Amino acid sequence: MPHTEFRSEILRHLTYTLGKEAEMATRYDWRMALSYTVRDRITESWHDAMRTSRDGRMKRVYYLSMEFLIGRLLEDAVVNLRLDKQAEAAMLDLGVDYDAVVATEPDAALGNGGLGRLAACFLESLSTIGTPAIGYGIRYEHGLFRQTFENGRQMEEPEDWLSQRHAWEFERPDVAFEIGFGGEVHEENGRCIWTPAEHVIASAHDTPVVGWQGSWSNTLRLWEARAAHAFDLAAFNAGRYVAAAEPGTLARTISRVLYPDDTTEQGKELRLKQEYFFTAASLRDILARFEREHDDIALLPEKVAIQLNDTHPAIAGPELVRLLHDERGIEFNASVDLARRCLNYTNHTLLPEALERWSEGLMGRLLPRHLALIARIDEWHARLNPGRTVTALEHGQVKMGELSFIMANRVNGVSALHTELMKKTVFSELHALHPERIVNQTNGVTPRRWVLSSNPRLSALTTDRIGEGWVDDLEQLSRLEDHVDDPAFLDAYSAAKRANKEDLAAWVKDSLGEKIDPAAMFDIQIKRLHEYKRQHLNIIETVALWQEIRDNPNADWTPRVKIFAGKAAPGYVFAKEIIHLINDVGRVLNADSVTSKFLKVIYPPNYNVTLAERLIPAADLSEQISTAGKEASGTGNMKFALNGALTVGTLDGANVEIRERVGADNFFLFGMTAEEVVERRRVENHAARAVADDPRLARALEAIRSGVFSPEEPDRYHGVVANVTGPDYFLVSSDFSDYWRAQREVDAAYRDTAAWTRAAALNTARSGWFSSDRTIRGYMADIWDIRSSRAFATA
Ligand code: 26V
Repeated sequence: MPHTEFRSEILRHLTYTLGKEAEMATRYDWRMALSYTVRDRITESWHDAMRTSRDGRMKRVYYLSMEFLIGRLLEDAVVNLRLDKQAEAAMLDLGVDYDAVVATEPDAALGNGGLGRLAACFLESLSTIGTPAIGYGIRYEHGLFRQTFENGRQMEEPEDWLSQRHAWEFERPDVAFEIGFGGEVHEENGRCIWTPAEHVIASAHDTPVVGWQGSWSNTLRLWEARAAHAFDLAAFNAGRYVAAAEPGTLARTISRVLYPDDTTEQGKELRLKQEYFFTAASLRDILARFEREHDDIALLPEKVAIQLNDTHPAIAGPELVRLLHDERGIEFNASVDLARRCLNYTNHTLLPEALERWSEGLMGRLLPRHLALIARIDEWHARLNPGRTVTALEHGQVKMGELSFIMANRVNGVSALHTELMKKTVFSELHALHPERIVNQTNGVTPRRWVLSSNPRLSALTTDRIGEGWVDDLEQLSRLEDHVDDPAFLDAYSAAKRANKEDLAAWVKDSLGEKIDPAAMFDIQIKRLHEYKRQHLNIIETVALWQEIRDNPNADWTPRVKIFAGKAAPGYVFAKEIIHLINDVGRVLNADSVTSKFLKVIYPPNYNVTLAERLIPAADLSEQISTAGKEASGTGNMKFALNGALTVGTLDGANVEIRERVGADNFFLFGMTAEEVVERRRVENHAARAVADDPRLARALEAIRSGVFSPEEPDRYHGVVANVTGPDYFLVSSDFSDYWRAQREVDAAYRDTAAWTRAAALNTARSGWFSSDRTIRGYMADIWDIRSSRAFATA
């Protein structure tokens, strides 16, 4: 279709959907008009896909997740529909700056980090593969908070992505369910009846998720909470106007805000309400769809595959049993069996403090029937597995990990190492009872967003050399290996990286006022702030390096820019101190006229998907330095490798598999293994010993401790230093020397430009396995039992 036709569609939406004249239209108006035009192109394939799934009575995947970190949607849709040229030309014709328009879209931050972004990549891959799927979640009014810095300290502001109209969603007032809380359970003719004390309406909002080339689209269905009775007429008539609106306000709090803490489980009532709210609505929707298409409930496991993204929707187990047993009268054992054959659970963390537990008291108050069902599920499980007993209910707590495991057909970890650790640690007893249940599915990322759309230069070069088949068959990138000794290819590869770095440098200058040299190595660590991710290891090494440069400023140092980005949970004091420290160190180093040509520290605020898309293509070095055994997988690590950054990393999560694939020569390994970590913790005073053994570490810590970076408050970092030299649970001190060694190897390697570029190109060529298309095919084969996709719709 010529772009002129596209242009008239944009104008038609501007005029009739937005009611604006072209002369008066703002960038927002143009973006909305363009978005509606693009959305129109998705809608047909979306309807076709749904009709095909319905008519073929196809098995569907239901991905239940508290988080979908989808970011901006316009560019993603434009790229997948291959409308980029048309859209740009049409906007140009209209005298509108396409890039500026795209940049006005708010970044939908309906997630905290890796877990939420994985869910977004999975939906896109499911659509690309053409597997019928629905993602179910919550339509948070406020996503993850907006981060700003005030004198280097993190400040949080509410995020407000819905203050503008959301162009991509369709409200479904006809799809709504009443969700109950509290109340009582009584028996009537041998059947349990739950009479909730309180009701909330879950109402659906659908966003189509289009796959590559637009041939299939799936649905992201997000639930909004509203009051069953929005308005208390009696109160209003009595003149109590605020009180009259109260029911609506209370109900709406359920979908008001995303919990921003992904480390500590606080057992908050509202969080449990959110979990039950979206899980119950989703299950009712799933059953309603099933019952429209099939009349034999025994077919449920053949037609419905439900994936629980972590334990957050774990209440799905008892709720599905309740819907089958209490509401449909199916015998209890048969109900449990049916439910279990539909449900699967993905574990995303081994950190004990993140494993969800609810007190029996709270569960009993909010979900009395479910608490009773959990006890019965435990009995059922114990009967089938006499001898050892593992229960979900224990010591007055409901353990959601155990509940999910017991109620799942398959349980999976997200990298090879993580899955093995799951078997040996958190789930060792349940694994012994059910040795076939745990499987591994190493994470992946969608190449459409994380290469094609975010790195057009590398994409064009790749397509020029090997054709464009790589976009939905990423292992074709291996064909680039034939080119890694061709100087013309290497020149083009490094020119693409250089141009990406220049773009980033220009953006840093514009937005932060700091000048960085695109010839320097761009060394990037971007992720949530956590002690186990060890941003403090990185910044301590930065301080030590700065001290050495100052000692010997005329030596031939390898120039580096250390870039950090990421948010800390608002209540995570230690993580916030690390942010403060990084900013304080940056302030001193960047102003140092002697060292700043060799070493700078940049920390742009408010890390989100859009910023990741800007940073990753410009990276030379990817920091993946978690304490071994703690990072379940990582997915940023994969994005960096694909975009030609070399990794400095530990043997943790998917780093292990990345290194196996890209080759040990193209990866800077350091640090203790997961087993060595466990042993090292048993060494008395391990941190003090490490400090005593490494004068560089001692000196860097002393500078931080004595206030070199915080002269206005010299003891600001006493706590941080006391931690790293004292308990040091995450072994920052013990891994420091080897990290330093690896970083100096990085320096030396970067100076051999040709060899570095070749290693970077090999990272790209050998990372094709990390596509989320491969991951989804793994789930289809090993978990969901789906062998067919759009090509084979069968009755
Ligand atoms: C946990 C909690 C605890 C209760 C309060 C709210 C909340 C919100 C999120 C989480 C999840 C933390 C787990 C997580 O994000 N894991 C990450 O999952 C990625 C995808 O599998 C993986 O790459 C990362 O290594 C892993 O940390």
